[in-house]
Amino acid sequence: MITSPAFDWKRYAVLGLARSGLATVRALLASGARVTAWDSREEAREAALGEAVPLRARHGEVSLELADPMAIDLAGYDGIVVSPGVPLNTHPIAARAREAGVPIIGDIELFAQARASLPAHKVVAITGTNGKSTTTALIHHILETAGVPTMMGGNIGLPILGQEPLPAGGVYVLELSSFQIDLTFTLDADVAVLTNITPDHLDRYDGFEAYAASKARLFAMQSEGRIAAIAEDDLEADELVYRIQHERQFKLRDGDIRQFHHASVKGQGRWPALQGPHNAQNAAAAIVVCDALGLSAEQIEQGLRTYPGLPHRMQRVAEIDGVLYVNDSKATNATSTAPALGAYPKIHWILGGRRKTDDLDACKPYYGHVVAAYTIGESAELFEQILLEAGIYARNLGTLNAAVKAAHQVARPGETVLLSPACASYDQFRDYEARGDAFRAAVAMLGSEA
Ligand code: UMA
Ligand code: ADP
Repeated sequence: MITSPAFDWKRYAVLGLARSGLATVRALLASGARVTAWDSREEAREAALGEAVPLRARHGEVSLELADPMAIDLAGYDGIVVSPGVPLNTHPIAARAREAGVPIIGDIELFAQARASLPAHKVVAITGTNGKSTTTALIHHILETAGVPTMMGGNIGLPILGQEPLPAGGVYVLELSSFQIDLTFTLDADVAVLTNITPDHLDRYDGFEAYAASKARLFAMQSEGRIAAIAEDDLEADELVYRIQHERQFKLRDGDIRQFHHASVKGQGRWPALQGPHNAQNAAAAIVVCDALGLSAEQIEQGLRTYPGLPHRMQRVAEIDGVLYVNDSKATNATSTAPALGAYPKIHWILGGRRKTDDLDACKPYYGHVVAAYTIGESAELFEQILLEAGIYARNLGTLNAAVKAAHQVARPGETVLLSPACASYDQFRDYEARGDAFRAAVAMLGSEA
């Protein structure tokens, strides 16, 4: 875990006790801070109390109490550490903290404050609407393959404060959502990356401008000489470049802003887990970053070639009778499904679930790749209709199992069965991971039946 003398004797309230909140409580207590923790869920509060038990034995007495920060006097607190999943645009804690003059921060800000006591290191911070996890995991893999001490954390599902500190010369690769950036104020990333920006999370922001401004803050926090790596094929991202140029006009050097473009990528055919135009963009980002960190072209190529991919993102799960089965369950909107359709020439497309939009317009450019479509979940009927009208052979199968079986019967060698739902999973599954696991299990059954 990452600890720091900077937190010794300080007093923090921690609101939200899921993955990031629990890791925060543990790290603060182990650093000697006094912690008041809270979550609206009782089992989460119980889990926080459990965090203190092993620490008490190891570090002597620790100071942990449970209390709702809305119900206590906040005077004397050094900060309120809020989880990214707490909607600050509607939660009353924001106004209460402002009145009390106590800063609201997140675990990434605590990491930023702990950096001074860590062995010499670099930080790469990745944000963007789509492709964050892939770009993060890819950069981490290339560094690891090249023998550089590295770890990844943040929105990728690994709370940063729960990770072991790196030895000198290490590189922390952080995936940051805009929610996390909103709670961060002093993270001076050596390299900050923007993969792209399209409208998202509009329930948490006052319009697209505000969402884009949140991402821009990652770059505003960088000091002189730090590198900003920004997508070139995105109008909104281009606008961000102008903004950074303006803000940093007195301290920009040549090469501080490095733009990358998916079309500039050569050799994608050699990287099995990085197919599709979207992965060309992710690879382009990773190449720029690793080059900025001083890796050679050979080291970068080796990492790209051996990158294993992340579960549920265009993950090749099986090849049965010459048919490839691909799990892209993480594609929860039409914009993120479109590039997956672009990646294969003959697709049996399984889609549907809780839809984000009433159309599939973002996918239209790739309809020519679809041999047949199998619709499932709440949007099965609507999407079947839309695709039939577009001249695509489509069938409403209702469930994922039925869709996998039907696709298996029809698909021919050389074709691909792709789960890329363009919808959230909550109508039929706990989350996108459970949906992807169900796909993998259904495909495994085919293998044993075949
Ligand atoms: N809570 C309250 N009161 C409230 C609201 C929430 O007590 O009024 C509690 C909830 O009961 C919950 C906690 O606050 O226990 C919120 O936890 P969380 O949702 O922040 O969950 P974590 O497990 O800490 O996960 C967070 C990130 N979650 C979100 O941003 C929603 C994870 O990103 C991240 O991987 C993790 O920290 C570790 O850094 C996930 C995510 O879905 C993957 N991110 C969004 C995305 O990618 O689209 C942004
Ligand atoms: P994030 O972490 O930003 O959600 P992921 O790397 O997990 O992004 O990818 C999520 C989904 O988005 C993938 O299944 C893929 O279909 C799509 N995707 C990945 N990279 C990009 C990109 N650069 N541009 C557009 N869509 C992408």
